[in-house]
Amino acid sequence: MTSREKTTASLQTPPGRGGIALISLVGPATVDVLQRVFQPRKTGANLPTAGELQLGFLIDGTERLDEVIVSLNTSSAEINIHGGSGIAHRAMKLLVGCGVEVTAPHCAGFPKSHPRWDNPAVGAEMLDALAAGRSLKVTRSISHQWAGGISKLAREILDNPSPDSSKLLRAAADGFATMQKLLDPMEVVLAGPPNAGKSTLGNAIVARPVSIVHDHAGTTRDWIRELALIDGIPIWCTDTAGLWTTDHTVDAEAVRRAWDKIAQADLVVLVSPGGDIPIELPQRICAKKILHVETKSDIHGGEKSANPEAVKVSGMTGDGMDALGKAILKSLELENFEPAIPRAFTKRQAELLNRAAKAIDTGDSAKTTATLKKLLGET
Ligand SMILES: Nc1nc2c(ncn2[C@@H]2O[C@H](COP(=O)(O)OP(=O)(O)OP(=O)(O)O)[C@@H](O)[C@H]2O)c(=O)[nH]1
Ligand SMILES: [Mg+2]
Repeated sequence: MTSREKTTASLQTPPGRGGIALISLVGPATVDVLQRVFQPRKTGANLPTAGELQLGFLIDGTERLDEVIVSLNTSSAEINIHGGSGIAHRAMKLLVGCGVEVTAPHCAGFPKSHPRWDNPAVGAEMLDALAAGRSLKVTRSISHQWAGGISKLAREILDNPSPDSSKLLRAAADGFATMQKLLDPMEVVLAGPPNAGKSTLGNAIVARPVSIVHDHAGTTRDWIRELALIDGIPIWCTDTAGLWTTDHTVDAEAVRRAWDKIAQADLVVLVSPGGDIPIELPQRICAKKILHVETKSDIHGGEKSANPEAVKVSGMTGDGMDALGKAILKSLELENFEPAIPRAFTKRQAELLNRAAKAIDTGDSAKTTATLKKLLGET
């Protein structure tokens, strides 16, 4: 048997506790192996045909290891077992006993030539990227690219190129910049003087009481980073220690760490109660994008604001949180995100879309066709 002909199994789901886990089995011995380890629940039933799911048991000789659901295509299968490392370990051991080699998770679960994909390259990338999607909006935007989005656009241009085609391809390629911000969320850091209401605001943004809130100035020392969803857009929100000058070793270290986080931020939300902010803070942060926010609007709301541009919020009552969310997304250029448009979600897609656009502009139809087919994985 050459290495190309090996049959391999991989645990596609992360090890650990869980309701279900998924094993993918790929290679020429798939059917033989399944016949040994899978017993359909219905007496006398055969293995499932392509596109069918079948309930049954994972068996080791006469012992039933688990109740499973199996799908099968000519040379690959998915075995849905119950979660938990115990069952997953037994199931993989069983497959190894059948001569199957264990590998790292198969790329996208199936070989790229799997008959399920009519555009195999985008399909495979989709399954990889979906694992990184942190919100429904993000996963919708990724999965849209397979049946619609960039795949549909490429197909339409292959069938019927128009003068607008290169513009549409470039717009889809440019969308990759936005997609990167969603797959690797932006870092938003809450900074400001002690007791300004940063932790209260951070808790309101992430919708969980992750930071301790107290009227003692200097409550937060270690920074706290949590994922927040603002209108379905994931961002990292970091609450930091108040910025002040102190000789106390631990407090000084907390302030130093806060400055570290500020240096790494994509956006600094500069928090002050009622706009009362030490003048040097914005100057020290000047290399960064800053969003000025005045907190405690429930008690300072009536006062004249030091900064008319600042967003007024109360982390305590929730007033102004919608406006703050919109302002954060606007600062990160992520406002009005529309999931269902053609948008590259991998570097490969963006490069091929741009290459196809260039080929159209130079009138090279053979290169246009070859590039778009490559995008879809059809060459
Ligand atoms: N009325 C009112 N009080 C608030 C608001 N936000 C915070 N506070 C109060 O202000 C005090 C300080 O709040 P924190 O959120 O801990 O402030 P902080 O900026 O994180 O403080 P340090 O971690 O010490 O730098 C607490 O007593 C809060 O209850 C608000 O929007 N309205
Ligand atoms: Mg705090």
